Amino acid sequence: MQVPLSSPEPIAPDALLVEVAWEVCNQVGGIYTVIRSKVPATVQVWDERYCLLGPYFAHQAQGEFEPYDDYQLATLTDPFADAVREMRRHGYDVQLGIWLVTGRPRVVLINPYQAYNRLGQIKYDLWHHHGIPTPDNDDLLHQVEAFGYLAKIFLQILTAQVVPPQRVLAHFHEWMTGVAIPDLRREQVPVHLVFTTHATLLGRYLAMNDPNFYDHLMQVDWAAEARHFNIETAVTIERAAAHGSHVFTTVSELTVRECIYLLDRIPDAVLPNGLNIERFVALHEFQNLHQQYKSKIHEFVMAHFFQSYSFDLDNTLYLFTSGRYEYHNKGFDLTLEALARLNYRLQQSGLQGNVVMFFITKRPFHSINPQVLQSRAVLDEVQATVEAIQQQVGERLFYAAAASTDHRLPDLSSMVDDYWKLRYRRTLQSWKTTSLPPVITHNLVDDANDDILDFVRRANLVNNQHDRVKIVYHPDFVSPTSPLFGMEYGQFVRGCHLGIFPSYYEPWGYTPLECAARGVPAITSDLSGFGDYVLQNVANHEDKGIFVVHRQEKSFEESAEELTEMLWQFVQLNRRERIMQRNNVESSSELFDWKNLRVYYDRAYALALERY
Ligand code: U2F
Ligand code: UDP
Ligand code: G6P
Repeated sequence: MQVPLSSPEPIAPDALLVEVAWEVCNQVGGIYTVIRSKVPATVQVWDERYCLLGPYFAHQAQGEFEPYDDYQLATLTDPFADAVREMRRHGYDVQLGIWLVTGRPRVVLINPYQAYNRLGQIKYDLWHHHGIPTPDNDDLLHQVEAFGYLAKIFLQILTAQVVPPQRVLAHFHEWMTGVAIPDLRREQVPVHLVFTTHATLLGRYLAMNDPNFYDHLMQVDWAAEARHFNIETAVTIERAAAHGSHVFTTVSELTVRECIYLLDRIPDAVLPNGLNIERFVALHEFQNLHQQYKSKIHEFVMAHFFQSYSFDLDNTLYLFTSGRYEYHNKGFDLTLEALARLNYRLQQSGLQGNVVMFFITKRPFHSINPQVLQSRAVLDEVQATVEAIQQQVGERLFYAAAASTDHRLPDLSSMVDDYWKLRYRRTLQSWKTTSLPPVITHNLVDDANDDILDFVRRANLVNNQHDRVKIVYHPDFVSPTSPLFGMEYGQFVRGCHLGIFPSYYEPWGYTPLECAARGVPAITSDLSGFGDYVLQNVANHEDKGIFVVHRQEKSFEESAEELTEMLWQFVQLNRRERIMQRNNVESSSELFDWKNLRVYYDRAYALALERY
């Protein structure tokens, strides 16, 4: 792979870098992962010259932001602290502190609501100067525009403080912060502007609604479509930021095409996404973790399925997909089709073993299905009973062994009190059922119109005992507080065998990359930025456990067959081969370490410093 080597020299030692994002200390989607995971590599080079800027939302900031108190702020001697003090002198509510994540970067957070009394003027100016219209009743747009106005003031003050030849670079992510760009240009604030779009807004909407999105991309009338989807404000902001920046970038070649046709500007650079890869010193360490978390998934599977029927867990593979609920864009439709075909092939083949497929996504629900919860609770009771029996037999056997004259193993059953025998039997009796294990773990608000449920009902992929592919649809993200899994998402990933992400629309797509970083093989597609990057830059990627389904210029049928074949090959691997594949995928993940990918950002910054 031709990953450029990271440069050891400091970049532009006379420049300060402010990175601006809506998701600083505020997790919403994938951009949070970009910003947060990049911090250690960025701080390594920019150090004290680096600062993040984002909106202050008390509830979100509470958990991850530590503000400097007035005394600390007064004693700091750097341009960011100077600018914050100066803003405060003008009466603004602005905080400087530390983001409590690896790398501990400096962060400035500004409360957008303080500018609400000026919204009328801000909106008028956006319209008057830049043709950006804003409706009256959209609170997110109000927050965004108020924050943009305040971010501009911060940069104005910061640039006024710095002494030439020191310069300021400001890197904005997404339209939500990019709204500050047009005015920074109009008012000729001396700041070098980089804007990154992680997806075009119109692209996302069109892909969701047009099955031939890629064929129609070149003919889209952006203004008409923006009106059609009622996203005119955000789209005009995105265009203004793209055109106003000195350097315009995006995250993958796929999004480059969207930028050209939907934003009318060719990006100056592609900045691929990485992760902060932390590898264990000993290779077997992550393999042990797989085993450990797989056991936790076994517990879930026993509770969910064994109430109805059992199967050999040691010969069961855990497959999963995860992400926002975009049935078509995230390729859930293709995944289900391939699973149905895999189920048929497995049934016909005489091959041993089962597959359990998890869909981890987010849908509105009322509650966890009480039957599922109850089953889990009863299994816990079974476990407690077994442990009590174990202890009783253990103690009695020990005495019997010490007192033994014939050295024979006594009848263990006679060592269990009738109380426990009865309790054992009654608990199992109350647990076992003849109904099928449910596909979905929760009661959805709209159960009747759910695409996943619709598919499994039509395909009769409903966890029949004879089905070799079982489905668990968990319409909530996995979390340690969930009574069903009780683990971190990352631990769940480690416990699985394969991640499946054959997206139709995916500007980058972190989920397969996160699998690789944890030593879990993954399937992606050539319509995801990550998959496209792998195809172009990673030789022999299949040997490294990264598989790419071809969806560009392929019919649904062709892609479904290719994915089925991939799954079919995977289920035929034996344990030894899976362990080797996990070793390979884990060792290749270093290619995506920010230490290697940061250089793309550095180049964009160098270009912006030249361009102003
Ligand atoms: C892209 O992922 P995103 O994090 O942008 O994807 P989402 O979490 O779905 O956010 C979609 C957009 O929603 C908007 C904003 C986001 O970019 O325009 N938005 C909003 O309307 N309100 C909010 O409070 C916050 C956001 C991309 F799709 C992935 O493939 C990439 O992996 C990722 C990182 O590059 O960026
Ligand atoms: N994710 C999570 N918990 C879950 C499932 C997913 O935190 O139970 C995270 C996952 O780690 C990833 C993000 O959701 O970082 C999805 O990002 P991706 O780039 O794949 O898609 P996006 O949502 O940005 O379009
Ligand atoms: C890891 C563990 C091994 C275990 C294996 C199971 O490699 O270190 O002890 O046998 O996982 O692999 P599997 O792919 O069958 O879950």
